[in-house]
This record gives sequence, C-alpha cells and structure tokens, in this order.
Amino acid sequence: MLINKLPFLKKKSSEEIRTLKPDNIPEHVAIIMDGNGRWAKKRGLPRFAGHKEGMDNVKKVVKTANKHGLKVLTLYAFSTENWKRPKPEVDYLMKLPMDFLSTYLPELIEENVQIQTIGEFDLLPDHTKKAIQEAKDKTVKNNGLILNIALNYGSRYELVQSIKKTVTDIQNGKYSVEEIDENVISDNLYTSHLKDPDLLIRTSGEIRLSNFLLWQSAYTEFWFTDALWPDFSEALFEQALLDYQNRKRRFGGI
Ligand code: V07
Repeated sequence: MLINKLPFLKKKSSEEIRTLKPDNIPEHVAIIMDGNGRWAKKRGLPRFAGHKEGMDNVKKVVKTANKHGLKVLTLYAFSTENWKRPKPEVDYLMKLPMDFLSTYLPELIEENVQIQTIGEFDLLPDHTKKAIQEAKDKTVKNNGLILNIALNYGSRYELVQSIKKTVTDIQNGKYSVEEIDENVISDNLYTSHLKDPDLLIRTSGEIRLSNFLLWQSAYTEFWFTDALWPDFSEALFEQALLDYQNRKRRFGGI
C-alpha cells in the first residue's frame, strides 16, 4: 500500500486525535490569565476574590504543566498597563506574590520548579521584590519546570530597552550597524535565555495579545477559550495541548 510508505497522507483516526502524545508536548507555554474580575462579579464578590481564586489556579496549572513535562510556563501576572488600575487593587495584586509563595513555595521546591520573572523587576514595591527574590534564590538550582512570571511586563517597553541596549553596544564599539540581526534583538530581551513560546493560551474570550511577547510569538500557536481564568481546569489545559498537537507548524515554510 502506497499509503503505508507515505504516512503523512494518511488521515488521523479519531483516537489519534483525542490522545496526548508525549513526544509532541510544547516545551514553552505562555498564558494570559484573564477573567478574574469577571469571575468574581458573576458571584457578587469583590474583584480581589477573583484575583485570589486566580492565584490558587496558578498552582493547579503548574501541577498540570509538570505532569506533562513542559519545560517553561510563562504567566502574565501584571502588565506595565496594570498600574492604571485603582490603587487598592494594585496594592492587593502586589501582595499576591507573597501570598502565593508563602502558601506554595515548599511544594514548588518539592516539585523541582525553578522560579524566574520577566519584566521591570526593579520598579516593583520592595516587599514584593523581596519575597520573589527569595523564591528565585531558593529555587535557582532546581532543574524542573521553569515557572516564569511576567510582572510589570510590557512587550513594547521590552523592545525599546532591547533597541537602546543595541545602540549603546554599537556606540561602545561592540559591533557595527551592519551586524544587527534578529539574534541581537532577541539577545537583549528579558527572554534571551528562553526558547520562544510554542503555544500561547488566553482565557476569558478576548482574542488579542495585549502587549505580551510580541516578538517572541512570531511563530507561536494561539489557543483561546471563553473560560475565565479561575475556571481554567486541567481538562481545558489538556484540550489546549491536544489541539496544539493536531496543528501543523510551518514556521513560514511550506
Ligand atoms: C497574580 C493571580 C493570577 C491571575 C492573574 C492576576 C492576579 C501568582 C503570582 C506570582 C507572582 C510571583 C511569583 C509567584 C507567583 C501573581 C501577581 C498577580 C502580581 F514568584 N498569581 N499572581 N502575581 N494573580
């Protein structure tokens, strides 16, 4: 049979489509955790309650990421635009890293997770920085999943920084204008040490990138769900991974 020699011509059985293959798990998944305020509103609760529930869901998602052997999980926790929210909400959000780490850091250490961040870390409140820095230090030798939290992150700002750094390097004679290429820009982003995301998930029905990983997501597969972040379950995460496996990535080729 010709079809056995050309397996890519063969139609996938429904079984092949429904089961996760361990050899094609995305290495790097990025998530925009949207819909926490709406989750709370639907229940007549204050927005804070939604953020707290969303925080607890972070731990569940880390567990699923570990279960499937992901290497990097990047979560958009706080954008450069989020400072415009009412002060009490910003103050509450800035306490969540401490709340999260005081509850879950021991388990994360147990699970060999390494904590990293991307974004303008220095501009965070001192108490927030202190808690996160301690978690980074305590997990720096862990070689399991990288839990990469985007905090005070904005992609355009990140690109501006990268370009400024590139210009400064040129002024200092490190290389010439002709030598600027995609790698030079990438190497000056917060994510220089990470592979680009294979899959980007956004919850809560919004179909946009909102200044998240603009450069890094050039060839990323996107997956959207109407589920609000606190309702984003293991089953939905696995559905996203399965849908990823059923896509054909071409990276601009044919
Ligand atoms: C935040 C909960 C998740 C939904 C989106 C907004 C609110 C976990 C963290 C965190 C931060 C640093 C760290 C470990 C965990 C967090 C903020 C907001 C600012 F090392 N959730 N979460 N940070 N939300």
